[in-house]
Amino acid sequence: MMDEYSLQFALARFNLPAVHYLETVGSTNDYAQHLAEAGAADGTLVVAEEQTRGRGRLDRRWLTPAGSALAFSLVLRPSAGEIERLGLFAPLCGVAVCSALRQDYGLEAEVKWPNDVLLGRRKACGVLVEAHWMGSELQNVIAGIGLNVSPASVPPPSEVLFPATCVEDGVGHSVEREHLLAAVLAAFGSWRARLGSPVFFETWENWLAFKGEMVNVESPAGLLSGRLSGVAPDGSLRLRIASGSEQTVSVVDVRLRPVTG
Ligand code: BT5
Repeated sequence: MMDEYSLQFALARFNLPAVHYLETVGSTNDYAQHLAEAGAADGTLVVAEEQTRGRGRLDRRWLTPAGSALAFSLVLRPSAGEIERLGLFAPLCGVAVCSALRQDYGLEAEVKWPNDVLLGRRKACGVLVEAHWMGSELQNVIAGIGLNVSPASVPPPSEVLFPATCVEDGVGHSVEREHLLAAVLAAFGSWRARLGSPVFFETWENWLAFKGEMVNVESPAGLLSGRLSGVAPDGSLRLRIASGSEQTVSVVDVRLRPVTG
């Protein structure tokens, strides 16, 4: 059972500026943003047992039933170098979760571009990174991660756009959420230090779901079909389309789907 004490204990080695443990909250991203506006330092962490208004991208909902998942947000104050690679923070979260699930739990986790994490081709984790600006000046970034841990966290099929799963279904036994969170934070720190480096892109690409396969990408510009070939240095997706030429798709409103049948 995760509680405030076990959480603080599991995270002690990270020397985070603050850890806020909440029984219930609307959205950890919103809570973290309030803390950021009040001056919270880089690395301030908000963890909730339950979210009542968890958010996905584009006003979609993210469901976090009490006690079954990890829902957390980090306040980030990017350095000048990181600001140039802001678009890579969301993939960074995906790569960090994947890395923790692979290294610490032996799971063949994959990143569904741009940043969902799949287990057995089902979504186990979603990422919502929000940058807050004052005019042209970046104030802070909030990195929010929702990770399904026990089966109770997995929404019914009618509630999801893409098949869902959880970590415990992958490993076949129960998982201590605070230890999983510690593994993700360790991976986040280590990949953040290499954000945008060749090994970052190599790893992201190695763990990319549907690589070499035909996918459909729905974007505001229309439906694009092609063979998924990898990621470009700005984080956009590379697709080889029917004519044989390569097209890139940037991270705006996109939905990626494998071509079935
Ligand atoms: C995401 O959006 O996947 C980003 C989710 C980010 C959630 C974290 S939790 C901590 C922090 N605080 C927040 O308020 N948010 C962040 P998107 O790609 O738009 O996917 C949303 C879609 O995923 C929904 O429309 C559903 O179809 C599906 N979904 C909702 N809850 C799910 C769950 N628990 N597991 C799998 N799929 C889910």
